[in-house]
Amino acid sequence: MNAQDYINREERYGAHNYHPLPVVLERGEGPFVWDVEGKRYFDFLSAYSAVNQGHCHPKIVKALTDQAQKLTLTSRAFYNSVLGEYEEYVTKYFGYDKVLPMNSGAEGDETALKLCRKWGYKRKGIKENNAKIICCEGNFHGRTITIISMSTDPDARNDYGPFTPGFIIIPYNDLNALEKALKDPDVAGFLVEPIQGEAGVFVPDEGYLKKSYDLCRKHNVLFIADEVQTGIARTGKLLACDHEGVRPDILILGKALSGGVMPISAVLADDEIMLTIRPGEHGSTFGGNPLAAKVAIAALEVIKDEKLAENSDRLGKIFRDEMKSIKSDMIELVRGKGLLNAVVVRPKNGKTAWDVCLAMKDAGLIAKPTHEHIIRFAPPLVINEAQLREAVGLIKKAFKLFE
Ligand code: IF1
Repeated sequence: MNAQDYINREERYGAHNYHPLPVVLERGEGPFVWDVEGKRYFDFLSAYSAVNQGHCHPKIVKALTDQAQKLTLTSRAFYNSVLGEYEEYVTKYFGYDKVLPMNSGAEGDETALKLCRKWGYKRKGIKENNAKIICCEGNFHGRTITIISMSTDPDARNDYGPFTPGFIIIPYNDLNALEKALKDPDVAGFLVEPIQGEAGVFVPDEGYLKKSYDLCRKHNVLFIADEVQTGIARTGKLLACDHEGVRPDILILGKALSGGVMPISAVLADDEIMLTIRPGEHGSTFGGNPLAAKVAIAALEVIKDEKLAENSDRLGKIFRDEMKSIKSDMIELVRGKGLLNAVVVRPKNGKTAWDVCLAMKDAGLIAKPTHEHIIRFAPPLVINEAQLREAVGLIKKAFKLFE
């Protein structure tokens, strides 16, 4: 079979809910992936920041395979020997009293929304069914019906109504709008991405997170950080909130919490919030399974042992400088933090970001546009400086084709 055969088979038997770049991947290692024809690529999407530790990291894969031979799943109907070890490890790692383990990032966000509402009724005294949660235009928190009820992206929400009520949508990076919305006494929480990933790597103004947090404190509203994409060292600190010294009341993690080997998400909070959910009031068959517990410990150890946040911070600065040095009238803007970056592409002679991505693929680097004209560049954080500079050379080569 050649690449087209693989593509045709997916077209015939798979739902058409994605439009992938025409490349068929077969193997991954570190910052690289290989296609079915043996061609090597730099992976500059990292599965949307799920493989921060690099593809198939040996330590994480070993944790997976070792545990897989012992016990993979008990459900939470019973205790097991591994979950408590993980719960202690991850809560001490991020500095919270407790963790509620889930699987996908969307489940993490849904859990945080439920926790916030529960706290709103039980601790803040909001009247039953009146709790509101503030979120931002351009947000992306997952694909469930409640989560897309917060979305302002037509593609994410069209023809999926009726929607879940109880959300107040304000502009991102707008403290006046937040302060105004916080005047509503029924507001229980403010859910925000420290950097908006899907919207095109929108980095808010310096101080936005801290001032938002302080405003929430002032109005007895929970500050909920969705760090599913920005967390786990991606932006040059362990958490993107760390750049401003903000400690979210509820922290949502996912993606790289597993190093990309399986879906693992987590919601962290202190007892005053977390214990508002009592036994039987929330759960998941796979949430906190022994396999995920061991994998997540290994994935987090790799982040610290290999100083990936520091690497992300240092190489991110080099990457942005290099991108800004490219003389191309297709490059409108370069923005990002750590190794979460994006280039806003100005179409030229009918050529768009998609064409640039096809040219980069031919050159040996894969990335994908978001919202037509923005290319996100997010390599695994294990990439070294020599590899990054080689990758930058391939990006420059691709843009040169459009001069
Ligand atoms: C897709 C991008 C989209 C996320 C944040 C929660 C979730 C995500 C901040 C949900 C997931 C993924 C989903 C994937 C594409 C990718 C993505 F921003 F990363 F590029 F869509 F916006 N919070 N992001 O970014 O986590 O349930 O997927 O595990 O759905 O197309 P999930």
